[in-house]
Amino acid sequence: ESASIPAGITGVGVEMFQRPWTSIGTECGSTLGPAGFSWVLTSPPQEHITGTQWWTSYQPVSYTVDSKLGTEQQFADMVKACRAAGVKVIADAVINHMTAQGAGTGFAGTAFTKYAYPGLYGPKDFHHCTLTPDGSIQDYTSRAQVQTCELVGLADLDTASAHVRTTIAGYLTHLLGLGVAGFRIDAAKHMAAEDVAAIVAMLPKGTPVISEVIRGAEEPIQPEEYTRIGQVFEFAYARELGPQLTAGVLMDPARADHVPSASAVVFVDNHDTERGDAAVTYRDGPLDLMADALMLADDYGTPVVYSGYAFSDPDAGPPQDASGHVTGWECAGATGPKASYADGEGVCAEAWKSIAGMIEWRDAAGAAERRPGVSKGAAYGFERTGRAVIAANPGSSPATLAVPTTLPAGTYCDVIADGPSMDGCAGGATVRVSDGAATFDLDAGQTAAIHLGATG
Ligand code: AAO
Repeated sequence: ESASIPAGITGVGVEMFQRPWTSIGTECGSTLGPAGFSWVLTSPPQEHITGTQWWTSYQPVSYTVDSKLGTEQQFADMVKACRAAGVKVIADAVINHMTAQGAGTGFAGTAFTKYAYPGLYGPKDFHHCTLTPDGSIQDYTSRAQVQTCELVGLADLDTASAHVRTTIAGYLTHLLGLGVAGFRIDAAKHMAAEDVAAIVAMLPKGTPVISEVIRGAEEPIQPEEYTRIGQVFEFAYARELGPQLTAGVLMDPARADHVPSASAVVFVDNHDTERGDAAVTYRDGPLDLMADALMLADDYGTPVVYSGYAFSDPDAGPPQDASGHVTGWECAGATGPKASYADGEGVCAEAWKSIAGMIEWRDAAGAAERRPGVSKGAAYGFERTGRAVIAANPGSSPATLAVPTTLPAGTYCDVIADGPSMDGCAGGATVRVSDGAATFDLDAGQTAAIHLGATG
């Protein structure tokens, strides 16, 4: 089967949740490009319902690229700035549904009712599910409910319809014309895989798509159904890694029930799971950084770092002006996780020097094999053969760990402490390799990482 895995997005990505286009455009040049990110996942760009909550983005009113995150011109300018910085833009495509509201006027002024959107869709273009009393999905073990009833009351497009498919493909083609490289397919589980495949087949061959199909135990619809279309987010990855960190017991990955590496986009948390069951989020400071570092050090999947804003109300949107436009923030001054954040404050993970250090580490590791790890107490580490070594201590007391390595003896720079490109270890944090082992002295909660390209 592996020969039939479609080409996907590669390199390290970052989800810039609810960030305005101007803010992402600036950061592509100032932060993302220099740090070595290959792609950025944006929030949905289409017109949406009004309201202050972040999730208005997920209720499309039209496919006009005019939203609280910016205008079409601003979107196009962002894509241009990012491409110039070597960063591809992946847009979040909300194509399973429209709104849940009975009637209203969208952010860009389009009047709509729940099953009628001017110039796009009328009542016949939607499923009108009678399998449940209110037409909403109640039972995820029922394929028919999941794919023909309404996700949390959102008008569910009939993606088997030729008109619906063509209309969606028209929207995605428009975004490609604005320069985007590919798409996250929101709520892909709620569309039959053949429908998603038919829509994607109307796009240029090789367009990267990442389907959001949350792996659920006992559910009939699994991510494997969608891997012939493109990549999928592998939710099992964070569910395995995160709890190890909070338990303070790191081990080699088992990866039972994971899609093949080439199909997997992996993450520590995302905008849903940081509000849901993610074990590790920005609130966990050093452990969050540790999780990102271990993910970036891994040889499985395409990693996407998550960067959102702090919140205590899970519905609360990012800071907005009186017109409802998100005001955004830039992260040039952020160097690492903070002990605490004010509500609405940007977490700025994309600017942490340790993340940039780990992207450099990952490039140095290349295709080198991940060797089995070693542990001592809570400390755990592993080598990417002959290229790079990482060690992490999720425990509550300091630990010294010797990780066997074939790296040449010498003094190496810790790219977690000091960031990338510290030739000569100008930052001062070093790790010694001698007698076939890298010896790490780790404080509680500390991660350290060395690679062949940064030596003292
Ligand atoms: C808002 C309000 C609602 C209101 C609605 C309509 O919050 O109260 O009814 O408006 O007025 C986002 C927000 C929603 C918001 C929506 C629309 O998250 O709160 O609703 O915008 O504005 C399912 C889908 C998955 C979806 C996820 C949220 O399968 O596709 O629900 N994610 C995407 C986006 C998300 C967005 C939408 C889709 C809609 O990322 O941000 O919603 O465009 C199980 C199932 C999953 C299911 C979850 C949640 O997961 O497997 O398929 O996701 O339940 O229902 C363990 C289990 C796992 C389980 C998980 C649950 O991990 O192993 O199986 O727990 O946490």
